Amino acid sequence: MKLALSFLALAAMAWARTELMVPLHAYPGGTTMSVQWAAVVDAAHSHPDMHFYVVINPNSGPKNTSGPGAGDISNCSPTGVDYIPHGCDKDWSTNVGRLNQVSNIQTLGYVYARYGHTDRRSVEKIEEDIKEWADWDLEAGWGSSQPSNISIHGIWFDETGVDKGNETEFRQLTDYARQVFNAKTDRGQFDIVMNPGSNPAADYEQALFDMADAVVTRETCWTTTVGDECPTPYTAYNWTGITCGDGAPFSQALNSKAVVVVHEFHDPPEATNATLLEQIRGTVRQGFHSAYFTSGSYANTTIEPASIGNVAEFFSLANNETSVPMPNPCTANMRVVGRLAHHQGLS
Ligand SMILES: *[C@@H]1O[C@H](CO)[C@@H](O)[C@H](O)[C@H]1NC(C)=O
Ligand SMILES: *[C@@H]1O[C@H](CO)[C@@H](O)[C@H](O)[C@H]1NC(C)=O
Ligand SMILES: *[C@@H]1O[C@H](CO)[C@@H](O)[C@H](O)[C@H]1NC(C)=O
Ligand SMILES: *[C@@H]1O[C@H](CO)[C@@H](O)[C@H](O)[C@H]1NC(C)=O
Ligand SMILES: *[C@@H]1O[C@H](CO)[C@@H](O)[C@H](O)[C@H]1NC(C)=O
Ligand SMILES: *[C@@H]1O[C@H](CO)[C@@H](O)[C@H](O)[C@H]1NC(C)=O
Ligand SMILES: CC(=O)N[C@H]1CO[C@H](CO)[C@@H](O)[C@@H]1O
Repeated sequence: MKLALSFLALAAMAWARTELMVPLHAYPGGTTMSVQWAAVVDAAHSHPDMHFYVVINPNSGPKNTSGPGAGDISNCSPTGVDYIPHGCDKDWSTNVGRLNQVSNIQTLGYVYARYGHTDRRSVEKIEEDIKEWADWDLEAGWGSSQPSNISIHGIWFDETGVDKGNETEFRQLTDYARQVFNAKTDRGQFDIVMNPGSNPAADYEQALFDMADAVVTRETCWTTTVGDECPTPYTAYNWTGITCGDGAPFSQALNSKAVVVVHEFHDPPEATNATLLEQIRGTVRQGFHSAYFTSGSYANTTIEPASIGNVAEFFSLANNETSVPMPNPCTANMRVVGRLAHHQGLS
């Protein structure tokens, strides 16, 4: 039985492709799309073989009325000019509608949980955000008589916590999301991505992966230079160090639902097209669900070498090369035992 399951797991991985998971926490622009958003649309048009999950985030969620946020992120305040009850304003409705016109782009709505923090959000608050995303539909945009289709096709849950103390709340939230979105029926594409930011605990991994379509098991920086994005301590990304329970799931059978996100792909160490391609190849060989590399912070898609255009090109290349992905072998004995125990649990 164990052998049969392992074989199935390997067979599944042999077909896995690694798609793009883009946290596009940037302003959309107005009648003219912003440079950051336009780069994503261009990359999607240039790489129809790649699926782009694109996280939409006006201001830490769909309906934050606390006033304009930092940087490019806007608010969706009812007192704002051109406010739209479901869709923020015409800048957002116009440009989310444009993303939806690209067949290989799938919009995901951002919600955050702050689990494990003192300002942890209540289930009710998070459900309000989920409901709001589900209500984005057809809204007026700039300069067009046609309404803009701003429908959202999944939820990105941020800051979900790593331990099973939160299991009940998150099962409730993910069930709620599938229910209000009429997932997989009216909605077409619908996926739930959970971002604990690092590996969920071994005894929570299976439960968390079961409630999601994808789980971020490593979110970190490439550069070893400390910045706002990755306060110390953190482990700078290098695919060679990714192993079961450390960047990849404890259970290798779950690699096809795992996501890695790498920010600040700049020097040091060397950040070039060559090192980027090497890292993307290594990442694709893990058989992961999706991944993202950026040379900037969350909001940046245009900085070289890890611009969204280059990243899409290199993932496409690596997906084409890798007929049989070869995940890093599990290193520690404890981790291998955990993996077998999981398989036994399944059987
Ligand atoms: C609103 O957005 C700001 C800036 O992004 C953030 O600091 C704040 O926590 C958000 N408030 C709510 C209630 O989501
Ligand atoms: C809006 O676009 C989505 C694809 O992004 C599609 O599934 C849906 O049917 C469209 N809705 C309407 C009302 O046209
Ligand atoms: C990644 O790790 C390998 C060894 O596993 C090492 O040879 C390589 O230099 C590392 N890359 C970076 C950029 O640190
Ligand atoms: C993000 O990109 C924009 C436009 O390319 C640039 O002006 C800005 O400095 C970048 N921000 C960061 C933090 O790199
Ligand atoms: C990096 O690769 C991209 C995509 O192939 C290419 O357009 C760009 O010119 C390359 N940049 C350098 C500095 O070689
Ligand atoms: C990968 O293969 C697809 C489908 O055959 C093709 O459209 C795409 O251009 C290839 N990607 C690269 C980077 O060559
Ligand atoms: C019920 C609850 O909130 N349990 C835990 C959620 O996760 C954090 C850590 O990520 C813990 O601190 C909580 O106790």
